[in-house]
Amino acid sequence: EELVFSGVQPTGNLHLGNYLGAISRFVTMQENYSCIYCVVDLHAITVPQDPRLLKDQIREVTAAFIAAGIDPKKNIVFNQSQVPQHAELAWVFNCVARMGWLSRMTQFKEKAGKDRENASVGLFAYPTLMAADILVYRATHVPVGDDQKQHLELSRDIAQKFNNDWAEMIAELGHGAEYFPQPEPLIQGPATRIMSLRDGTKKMSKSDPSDYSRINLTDNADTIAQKVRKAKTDPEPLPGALEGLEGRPEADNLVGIFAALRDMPRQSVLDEFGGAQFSTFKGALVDLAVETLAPIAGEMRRLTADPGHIDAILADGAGRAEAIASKTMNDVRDILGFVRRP
Ligand code: AQP
Repeated sequence: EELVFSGVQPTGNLHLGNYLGAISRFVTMQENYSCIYCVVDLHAITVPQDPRLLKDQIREVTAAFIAAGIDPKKNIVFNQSQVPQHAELAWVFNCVARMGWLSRMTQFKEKAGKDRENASVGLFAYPTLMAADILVYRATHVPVGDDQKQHLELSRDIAQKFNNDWAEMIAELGHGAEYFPQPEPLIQGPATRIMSLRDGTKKMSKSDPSDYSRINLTDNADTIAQKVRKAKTDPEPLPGALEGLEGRPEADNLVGIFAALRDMPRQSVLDEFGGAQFSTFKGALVDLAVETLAPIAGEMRRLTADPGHIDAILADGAGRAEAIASKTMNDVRDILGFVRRP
């Protein structure tokens, strides 16, 4: 059976990149797949978090999922720390993955920066937890942005090594040739990577210190207008063909955002706006962004006003998730040779 798993970290400042690159895809995917969408709070603490804010950030991501159109009855929506099997399987995978594999992860190098001695062990082991998130459900498909592709490949390597190392037990226990599937990335259209509004070579990110670098999902119309108006561009008008965007990362990004919001190819945007000045194009982009985001922001506000309701959704999802995950962990205990509670 085909099963989708994906997650978003509750690290604050959910932005247009998270929406176009992840959440809006999650909404589309629920039509064709069974889906599990997780607020990955265990991943969030790989870097410092304020415990007084974290609860609200978890509820905010949940609210964004639902406001964007994810149905928590049809799918499973929950937060990671409520289902202990994620952390348990991650430990097993820490013993499967090799130091060398993890040392090659570019996200760790970027996030740890120069002070690698002081990065948390959790930040280094982030990809083994991600592999556990996916494989504890034996999920087959993972929609992720471009930036997560390397981690997904590592999940595939872990699944394969686990299947090989315990092949005999896996067969003996009647699981066939392999226990874990090799999860496939779901490759996505034009919005794979939305860049910062201040620097077209950096991705739009929650942790960018400048709020002007991103459009937050909770920004109101005035703020969106201000941020787009101030977005970095170059003095040339928009080109008529895609080649004209080469070497112009900021122009390319704004065209890409417009295309993703309208769900059309970038060339169609240039057909419409080629030759136009940025002031004109930015006006149209503001209208389009507000039209898409205002209803989501409104619904998020309504939902977060009732934390009890959100917590009930998360608890219901956690219960359904754990029913699957505990079965996997019991299988894993048998495969590894642990004595387990009967
Ligand atoms: N700029 C982006 N363009 C397209 N997709 C993006 N995603 C993130 N940034 C962009 C996708 O959003 C999903 C959730 O991301 P995450 O919260 O798990 O972590 P992240 O990728 O680390 O997000 P940020 O915003 O960049 O956070 P910080 O600043 O904390 O690192 C993922 O599917 C991701 O691909």
